[in-house]
Amino acid sequence: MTARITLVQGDITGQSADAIVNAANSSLLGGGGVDGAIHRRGGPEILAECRALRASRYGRGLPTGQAVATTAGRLDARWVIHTVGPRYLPEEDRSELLASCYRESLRVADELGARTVAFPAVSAGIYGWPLDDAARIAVETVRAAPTSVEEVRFVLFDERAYEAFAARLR
Ligand code: AR6
Repeated sequence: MTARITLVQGDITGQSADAIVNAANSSLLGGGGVDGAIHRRGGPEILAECRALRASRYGRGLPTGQAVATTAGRLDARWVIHTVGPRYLPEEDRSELLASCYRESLRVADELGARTVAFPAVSAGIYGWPLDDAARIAVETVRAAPTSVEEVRFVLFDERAYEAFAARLR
């Protein structure tokens, strides 16, 4: 099976879903953008679990392209799935790493039994990925990924991002 894809414009921290994906960094200890917003609104429980993951499985940090779940604190979700997108480098094709973020997040979602998963546009903010290309990789990868997740909801912060994803879905 593959997931049905839906699009929403708005703040991902206000979404109700089984799992909300965080565009994190390797440290798993928070940052700006979606990451900052998720920790702010989700509360300290998420960070406490991230610290425990650092202390146990990810002493060197979560590698780029991988994903790991924590609980979702006060968010209207059961889990936050943290994934680390690649920083955009014009001289290097890192699109496989970005695709891996979506595949690995869905793999983790499957392990958890999540049916609805909300994704931001991973790497398309602070990590500098050109929006159209980030949208292309996100949509192509999710369309091709075998998963038991029923709905993948892309939650785009602004109209420009929403339009980039909408164009890829048409
Ligand atoms: N809801 C939905 N989308 C959002 C929100 C929100 N609340 N806030 C921002 N976006 P970014 P990255 C959009 O920068 O590029 C952090 O410091 C944003 O407009 O959050 O993967 C991490 O700790 C953009 O389209 O993530 C890492 O160090 C998209 O989400 C680094 O930033 C992703 O932007 C990760 O950078």
